[in-house]
Amino acid sequence: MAAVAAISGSGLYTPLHSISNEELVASFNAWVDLYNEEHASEIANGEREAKTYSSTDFIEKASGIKSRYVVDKEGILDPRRMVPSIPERTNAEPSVMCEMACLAAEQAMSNAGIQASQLDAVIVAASNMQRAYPAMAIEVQAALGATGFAFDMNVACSSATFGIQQASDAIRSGSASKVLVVNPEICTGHLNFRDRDSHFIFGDVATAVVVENADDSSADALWEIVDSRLQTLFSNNIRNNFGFLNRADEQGIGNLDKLFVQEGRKVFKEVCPAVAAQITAQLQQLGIAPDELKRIWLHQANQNMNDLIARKIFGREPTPAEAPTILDEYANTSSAGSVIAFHKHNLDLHCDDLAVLCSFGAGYSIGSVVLRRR
Ligand code: CO8
Repeated sequence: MAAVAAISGSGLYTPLHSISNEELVASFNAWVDLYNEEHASEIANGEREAKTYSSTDFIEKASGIKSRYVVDKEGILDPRRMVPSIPERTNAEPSVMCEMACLAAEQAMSNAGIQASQLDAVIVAASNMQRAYPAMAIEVQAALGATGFAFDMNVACSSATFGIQQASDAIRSGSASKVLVVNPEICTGHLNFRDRDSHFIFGDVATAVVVENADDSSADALWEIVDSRLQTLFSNNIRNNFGFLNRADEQGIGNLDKLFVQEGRKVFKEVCPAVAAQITAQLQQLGIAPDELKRIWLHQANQNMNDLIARKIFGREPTPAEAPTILDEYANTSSAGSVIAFHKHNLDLHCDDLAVLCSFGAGYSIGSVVLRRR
């Protein structure tokens, strides 16, 4: 009989600096003034469009976001820079991503009651990797003192749930017994802070989960992976064309498509029904009625999206406890968002309670994991 995989511990590293909407908008608007001043004559004779102010009211109403944590605050808020300032490190030092990953990983391992030496595998699953190679996961594996194997994977915002399924498959097939899935996300590195439509969307964080063979675990609380479903649907509506071939065409270097770009409205309209349909079909096939779910930890991109998805799944207005929110404080932290919600809001549930961890994002990609508390 195949082993049963379970999440036995989670961890969260929150960067020290937080930026409120007020601070972010003040910096953006200062840049707008500088820009319009610098291009005053072109704007006056119609050769260039003036930039318009951002607004805290819009941001909170359109997204639910009130603040975000960041690796560097000063560089982002400087209207003459608007890029995080993260000094390069020597090859002898740990990378920033590795450092964040290890802090989240150590907490996850401690909550699972295991040592790094017991891990068979480390998966770093995130939207952006700090470098091409050696893999971030192999650096994390070495820094933690783990053996076995390690690899990086990227499915944008769905990286964590896709990573959990890889871990679960490895456990069920017998190729691993204890797997660390870690999601260090430095989203501010690829966010265009001069883009009014998206400058407020992302924050930085790292999360981690330990996935184990449930029968080998000594953790106090286990979340058995009952089922997981992954889906991808190609779309150009969320894109980032940054890549190793950029240097092969000098004309494209520095263009805005080398940062995060999206058609937010289209994403909203297309992704919400697809997520709700995936979870509804999954529950139906498992014979689970929506009202049997005690909680859904949804990807944290937009409050209005989550409200709509939760309403479609439950067929009614869910309570805040049924669909917890963390994006007001953290903003969109890509793959880490649903894991933050899980980490902060799972210990109050009871034995045999059912819940869903779900992510969605660029690709498009959707991952939904049905969990049962043991
Ligand atoms: N301040 C004031 N007004 C604004 C602002 C602003 N900052 N921005 C836009 N407006 C105005 C617009 O100009 C527009 O005005 P008008 O009606 O006069 O034309 C009006 O507000 C409405 O604009 P929108 O239609 O764009 O506003 P929405 O209500 O659609 O809200 C959102 C915009 C919040 C972006 C929303 O569409 C949304 O959240 N969509 C879903 C986004 C999403 O979930 N994307 C997932 C991407 S994440 C992912 O997959 C991971 C990628 C990897 C991460 C890498 C790190 C960078």
